[in-house]
Amino acid sequence: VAESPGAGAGAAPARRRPAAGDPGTLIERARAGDPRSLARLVSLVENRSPELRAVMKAIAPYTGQARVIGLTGSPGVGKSTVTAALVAAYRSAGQRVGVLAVDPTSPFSGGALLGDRVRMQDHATDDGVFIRSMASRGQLGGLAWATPQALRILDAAGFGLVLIETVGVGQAELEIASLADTTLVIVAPGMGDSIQAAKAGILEIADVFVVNKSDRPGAQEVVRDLRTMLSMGEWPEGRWKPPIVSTAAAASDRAGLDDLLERIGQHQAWLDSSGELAARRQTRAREEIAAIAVAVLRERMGALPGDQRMAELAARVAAGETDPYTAADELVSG
Ligand SMILES: Nc1nc2c(ncn2[C@@H]2O[C@H](COP(=O)(O)OP(=O)(O)OP(=O)(O)O)[C@@H](O)[C@H]2O)c(=O)[nH]1
Ligand SMILES: [Mg+2]
Repeated sequence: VAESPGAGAGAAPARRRPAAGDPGTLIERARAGDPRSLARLVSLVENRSPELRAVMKAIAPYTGQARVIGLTGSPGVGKSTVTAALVAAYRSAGQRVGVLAVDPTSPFSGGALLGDRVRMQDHATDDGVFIRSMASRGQLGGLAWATPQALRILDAAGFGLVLIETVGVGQAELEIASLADTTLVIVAPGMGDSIQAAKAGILEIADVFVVNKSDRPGAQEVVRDLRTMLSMGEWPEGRWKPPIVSTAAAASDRAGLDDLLERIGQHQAWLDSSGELAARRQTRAREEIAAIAVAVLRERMGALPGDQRMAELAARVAAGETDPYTAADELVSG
């Protein structure tokens, strides 16, 4: 079988430039602000490269600095528009900003994500902004596995702020909330969102509610519904009560953006003063460890093509040569 020219060229070791591709060099250059090295490091995550292990070990001391803001909500509510507006605001304040647009519904990059790139084109030539679209469906471990590792890389590369956009479907919004320090739940009028929000338990994950498209009819009703929902919860001293901010992120004046920035800042200050930041980061680390451990176990169990272990054990169990418990122990012990 002839290899396709594309695959052959990419895989040929002779064409690689070892100095530039060496993880240590990549990390050094990424930290010095080189966007290409950074992009290559993030690609190691997407490709599940065996080099990742060494990279993660090397960058661990540089991590833990970035503030992470998650943006979630139904398709089309304006997540990317709000993200772009926030990027512009934080950039003008001198922050380096990373953006991960995670699509949990698509197995491919491109397609639906193209719109995000277009909206982000204002920042395309700015080295202080790094934007990456990631698709996670079908990947071993999915969002839970890849996103935190990409986040780590941006963090280590000196991005003081990382924004993670994901569509609020299925498990994705819960995963984003466990990754982010501050989670923005974005809703918009005319989409039945506030009702949906209550059902999906969004109240639990929102640190700030953003009612976007406030220039559209029905925005006030959405605010009112959210307020009613919040009033039914309990908010003892010391617990953060999510504020509701109205924005029109696509409008030329970006109405409500200053208010949103202020609320995010207040939440960040509360995270610091309450000790909640440390607690959230430990939760994040715990889930990261679990996701990697599960991925490692699955690999051992033959979830990856070409792995013979599972096939051999299955044949022995089927033939009555061993029992499934013993076989499972053999798999897990590695
Ligand atoms: N009227 C109005 N339109 C807006 C506003 N914000 C975003 N839009 C429009 O709504 C559409 C969807 O915006 P996006 O930012 O792509 O929404 P999204 O939530 O990222 O969409 P997906 O990533 O596809 O889920 C675009 O046509 C935007 O121009 C707003 O504040 N007011
Ligand atoms: Mg989007």
